[in-house]
Amino acid sequence: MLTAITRAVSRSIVNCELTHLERVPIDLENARRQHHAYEEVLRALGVEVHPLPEEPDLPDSVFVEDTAIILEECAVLTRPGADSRKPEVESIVQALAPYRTLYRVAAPGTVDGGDVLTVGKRIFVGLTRRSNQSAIEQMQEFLKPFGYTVRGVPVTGCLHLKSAVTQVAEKKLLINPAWVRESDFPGMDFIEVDPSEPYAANVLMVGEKLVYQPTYPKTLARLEAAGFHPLLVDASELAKAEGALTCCSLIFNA
Ligand code: CIR
Repeated sequence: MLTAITRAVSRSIVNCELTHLERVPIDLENARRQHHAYEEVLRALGVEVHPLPEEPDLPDSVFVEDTAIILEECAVLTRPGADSRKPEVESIVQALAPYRTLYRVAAPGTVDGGDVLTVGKRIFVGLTRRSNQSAIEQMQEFLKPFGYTVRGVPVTGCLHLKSAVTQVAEKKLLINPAWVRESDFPGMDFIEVDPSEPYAANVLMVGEKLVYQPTYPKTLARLEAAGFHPLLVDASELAKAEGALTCCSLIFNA
């Protein structure tokens, strides 16, 4: 059964890390409403949602995706690139231990789950301020026995690889070609975001279904023209903290 780990929005989210965005006020109640709506969409898709309690002192802890990479055979606990986010991993250890054998990236490696795009047995890791070569080498070591290849991909202009590219079907990616090169994903087909919506490449894939944001209508039209009809959920308040849809859950087969 598909299971999602989520975590309640922290009351300290206003102190979140920001890299490419200006700080603007975040309405905590609205962020929490949107996060509940996100959890409801997951439930509507048949996902069993396990919400973790709020971490009042960890501003970015709602973005659980950054703490782990969950595969069928095992899971890798990350070492997030931002120091303020490193303590987020501890509670995820407890949450994942019943489901998977756990590996853990160690210093000097750093990696955020938002930089990790898994397509079949190929794992692409964004080379960003958050994720480095040491983490890639450690992940390759852990995952080689299971048949995975792990390779770094240059990313410019955005926080994470998955701000620039996500999977929408077995062989198809939604991509912003201004931030990441299509040639780094051999064998894949692409739908490009509308150039006026640079942040539109983050789609959440739940089994074969998609979840998307209504805030990117031109790219949504491109998805629909390609035969995709995602469920929509507004995450615009969380976007002020530089988070998108994939960031708010860890989804896996329990
Ligand atoms: C951060 O800078 O770490 C957070 N404010 C946003 C993290 C978003 N996570 C993601 O895209 N996976």
